[in-house]
Amino acid sequence: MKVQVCIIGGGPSGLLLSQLLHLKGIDTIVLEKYSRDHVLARIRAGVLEHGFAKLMREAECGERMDREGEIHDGFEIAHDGVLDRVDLHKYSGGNSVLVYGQTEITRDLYEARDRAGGKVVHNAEDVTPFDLKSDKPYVTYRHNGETTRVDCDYIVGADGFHGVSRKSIPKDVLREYEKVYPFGWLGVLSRTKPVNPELIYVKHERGFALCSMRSQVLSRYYVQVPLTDKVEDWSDDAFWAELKRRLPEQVASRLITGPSIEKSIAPLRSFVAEPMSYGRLFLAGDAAHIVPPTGARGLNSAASDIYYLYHAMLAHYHKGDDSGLAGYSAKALARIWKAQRFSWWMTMMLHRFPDRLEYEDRLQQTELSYLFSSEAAQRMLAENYVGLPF
Ligand code: RFL
Ligand code: PHB
Repeated sequence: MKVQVCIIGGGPSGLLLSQLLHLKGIDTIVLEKYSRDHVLARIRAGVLEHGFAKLMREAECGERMDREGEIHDGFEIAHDGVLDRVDLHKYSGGNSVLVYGQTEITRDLYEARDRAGGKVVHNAEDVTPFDLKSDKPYVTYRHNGETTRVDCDYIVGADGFHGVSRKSIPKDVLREYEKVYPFGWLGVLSRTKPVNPELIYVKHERGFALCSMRSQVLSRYYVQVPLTDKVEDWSDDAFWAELKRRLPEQVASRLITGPSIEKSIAPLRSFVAEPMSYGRLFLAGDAAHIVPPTGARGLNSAASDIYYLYHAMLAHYHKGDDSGLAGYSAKALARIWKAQRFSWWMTMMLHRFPDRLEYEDRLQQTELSYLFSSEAAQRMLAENYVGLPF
């Protein structure tokens, strides 16, 4: 089989690029390791920046997102017995974020690819890229016991943190930067009305908590847990009791609880791989970088990679201009590091760190009191949270 661009990974990054390229007449195949049901059962991002939403519209996939997504102009931070609001709209020059789940984004993209007759292979086993440094790279995969070879001009590695693409770049070329945090987030999805119209990030002496949502009838809550905790150890009752302990009294008293429909623990990690390209392979999204979810940046950072890669490929195919592809890694990384800094900062400000000096606890407290006493600091938070331009 021959296509112009072979995309490894059928998550939001791979599907969005495939759809955008298709609309410009560029032929792709998407190779996804798991079934569609498996991909759609993952509960991940909930907050989208306006740049991501714009790209979804450009991909002609924004209709349901615009109909069902909720525009949020701000969020709250509960700390030291007070509830302070971050006014995103005011401090970002009129911007906002969209609350619309990654699951729905992925579903919308799959449906668009289906409507266009796009090639998306699920349960693709042993996907392996070859000859990355040549001008005739190819990928092989196994499906239903049969091996297929895909010849292509370019390979895009959009296969997430555990994928095969990044690992196919030689070790002496790839530089990896990593910080692993000593805790995870236990998340629960429940068919209940959200406790607050806006998100509440909570800094508490028992640990961080987050009240989020997917819609007015679907809530998403998280509590910080030690890495040693297992999801099986957390009954629904234990989760709700712990969440209530961390919420300010006036919020806890109006929390509506219900059975969990999904419950999982996500470890927190910051990670960047440099460079993001090697020969004819280009990495995008979680395949190249991970952030802790505190700043809601992960999927949003994938969006800027896709934007740069999409435009670089258009310049190559439509104008014979390869400068965008040559400069992709440097351009993408410049924005990625800013998202890394912001996610790290939000994480350090809001979590409980075991074994920390009392001195550092006081600095953490001061970070928050400074934030809410300074318009400049709130402007910094707001411009990063709604998404830096790309
Ligand atoms: P994905 O979504 O991991 O998709 C990669 C796909 O590649 C497949 N794959 C392979 N396919 C073929 N061959 C192989 N060898 C393969 N290995 C893997 C996988 O099955 C998968 O389908 O990466 P992508 O597309 O780059 O998307 C990134 C986002 O998923 C991620 O950044 C966000 O979910 C992060 N994130 C958030 N981001 C935001 O912008 N806003 C948020 O509010 C937000 N909340 C979150 C989050 C992530 C979380 N978790 C669980 C880590 C909340 C949480 C709890
Ligand atoms: C979510 O709703 O899953 C969510 C929202 C905001 C974050 C992280 C996760 O910062």
